[in-house]
Amino acid sequence: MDLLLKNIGILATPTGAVAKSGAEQREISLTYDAMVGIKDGKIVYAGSADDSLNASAVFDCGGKLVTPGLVDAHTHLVFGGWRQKELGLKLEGVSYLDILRAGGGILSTVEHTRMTTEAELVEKGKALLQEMLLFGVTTCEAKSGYGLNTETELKQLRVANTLDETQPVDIISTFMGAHAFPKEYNDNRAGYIDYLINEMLPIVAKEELAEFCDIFCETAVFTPDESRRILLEAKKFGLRPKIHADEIDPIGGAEMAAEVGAISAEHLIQASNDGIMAMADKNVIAVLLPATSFYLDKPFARAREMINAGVPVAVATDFNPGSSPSLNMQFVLNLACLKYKLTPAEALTAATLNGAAAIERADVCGSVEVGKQADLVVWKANDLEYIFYRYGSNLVDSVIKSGEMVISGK
Ligand code: IZC
Ligand code: ZN
Repeated sequence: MDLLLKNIGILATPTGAVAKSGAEQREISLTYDAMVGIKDGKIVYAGSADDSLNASAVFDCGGKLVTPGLVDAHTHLVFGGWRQKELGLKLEGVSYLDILRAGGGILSTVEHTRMTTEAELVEKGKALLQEMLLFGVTTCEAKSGYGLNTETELKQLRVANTLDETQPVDIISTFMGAHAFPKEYNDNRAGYIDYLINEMLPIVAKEELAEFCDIFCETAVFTPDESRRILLEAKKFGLRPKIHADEIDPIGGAEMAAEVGAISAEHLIQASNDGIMAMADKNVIAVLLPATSFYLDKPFARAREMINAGVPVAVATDFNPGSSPSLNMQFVLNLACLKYKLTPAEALTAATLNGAAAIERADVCGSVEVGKQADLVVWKANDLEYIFYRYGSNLVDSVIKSGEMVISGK
């Protein structure tokens, strides 16, 4: 063994390689006085303390809580500029969609992203990912969608690729050219959709720059019919659909996610009962984003009802410069408990295994089990409840990514 984590007070982890739903979402494994052994970046032992185990390096966890590394399955990681100038408008009561309709919001970030060089975006991304890692995130998803033309969409996806290769956090890419209509196509929506389908999708697929295709299906953005068309085309190119669905208005996004065989539907604040049932039926993962509800002062998605209906629930930050300018997955855990009324066990599954499943990585990460990648967090906590009960402080002690100690509390 290369590394042995010993003196783990509690090892808390979901188990398995598929998303957990219903009562199974709260079935986590708790091992008291545990050890984890790591070799070649993978877990080779996870269980009760065993004095016969030895390794070239030993890390004493001091009786603390250990969980899988957190998975942030929904971020808009790569973008130019920020949007702090919109704070004043928000405080005056101007809505998110009204800011977008006036040419701000996403469109202002598009202008900045087009003007920022690839090298500058890489530097900015590195700093953001370091912050993410400090909060205990070891894998994340990253969407494009701030280019809205081929050149800049590809630039964003290449930046995510470079970041994946050059820093510890694993990044899974999603193409989101359907994030808004660029100003060049203001009066020609059909023209932008044709351009996206005929030009952008083939290049993204050919260059293997993304695994998923996402769309902002929302009032004043893409209609369910436009979304269906784009996602079905994306499937032909091997990109699995994801959908920003029913975030602000209930327009049938959840139903459509089930219909097109999406791996996940995101937000779902206004999802209908029929939409929730359809998702359960087709095993679509609900990626819920409570920090966005908090930041936009909107209702919180009906997570409890979704779990009861059999929908696997994941939680993520939605990190982006407009509606969720935070990388803090620990705050997301607090909100999952306090606002969604998830139990700590359900919320842990939501932020690890179910998040991993939403980006097709449940066989690789999301739990501490033999054969999986050694992505672990040692917490400044002696039990699981503590990390959901405390908030506003960073409770990460140490982070191990693919077997390497990348953040050390020692
Ligand atoms: O930049 O506002 N909701 N897309 C959909 C976003 C938020 C990102 C943004
Ligand atoms: Zn989003």
